[in-house]
Amino acid sequence: MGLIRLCFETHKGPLLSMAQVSLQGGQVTSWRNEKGEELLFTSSKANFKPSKAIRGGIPICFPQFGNCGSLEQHGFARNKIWTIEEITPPLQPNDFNRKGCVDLLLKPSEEDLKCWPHSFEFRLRVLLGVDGDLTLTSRVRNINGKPFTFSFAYHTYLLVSDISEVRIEGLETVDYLDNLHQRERFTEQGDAITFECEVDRVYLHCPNVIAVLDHKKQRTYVIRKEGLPDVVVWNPWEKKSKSMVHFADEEYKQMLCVDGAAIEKPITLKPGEEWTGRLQLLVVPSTFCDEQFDL
Ligand code: TA6
Repeated sequence: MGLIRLCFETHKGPLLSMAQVSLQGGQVTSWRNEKGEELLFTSSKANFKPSKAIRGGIPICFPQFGNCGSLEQHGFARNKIWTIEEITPPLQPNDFNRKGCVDLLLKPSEEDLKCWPHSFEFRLRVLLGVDGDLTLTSRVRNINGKPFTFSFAYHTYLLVSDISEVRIEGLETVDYLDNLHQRERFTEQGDAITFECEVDRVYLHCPNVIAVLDHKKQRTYVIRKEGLPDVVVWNPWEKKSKSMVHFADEEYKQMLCVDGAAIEKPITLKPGEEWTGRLQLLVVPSTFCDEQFDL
């Protein structure tokens, strides 16, 4: 079957930003700014073969985040081939005057229903805005006869110039579950999160706007989320990188995962109910960030 990639661009004057989505996993695999600079990390060892999770971009973790449930790590959605759905009526005002929008659909196969016996429709809209911002809107509808419960994450691999020169603002004093300490609960002490070793945490009930400052590139990723109370922060650092599949040993220096997620309190949908989880990514010059976002 091979991979089908969709490219769509928006024009802002002479400039061009671009996003690319793979039907494999319904996964954004590239997002570039108007200078053509890549903003998402994808491993040089990434495997694009069907039913393999692509190491990079924005994999969708559904219907399970992590490996605490009966399913494979991070669920099956990221290993599935999604279909393109004709552009449905706009979700938000002005949706249509923004070029660069695609709607994808995932429904469970007979095989999926054997391991997760719940009928659902998962609609994913990927929208590239005129400011080069990228918005992912997930809508999961229960078309099952009985309620079901799931957890979720946009497993966002941000491309950074040097992980030791990156800081996250907006998670100060927030509680987190530390996956490196049996999910023990701690409270974030620092005034900003910086990186000097492996980090694998789920921050709980977080503010809906956080920022990732890449000092060297003088750029800031502003992450806005809706319907996603939690934020996963992950960098495998040196040792873990060596044991990971589809990942080169030194690549931990150029990536940081900051995921909008719903993990601590899984979502339960009754028959006919629909859940929406939205993530908007915007890149601004760091100087702009301090003034605009009172983080
Ligand atoms: O997001 C954190 C995490 O759950 C880590 O524990 C690490 O396993 C990472 O996801 C990547 O998972 P993957 O299955 O893509 O190798």
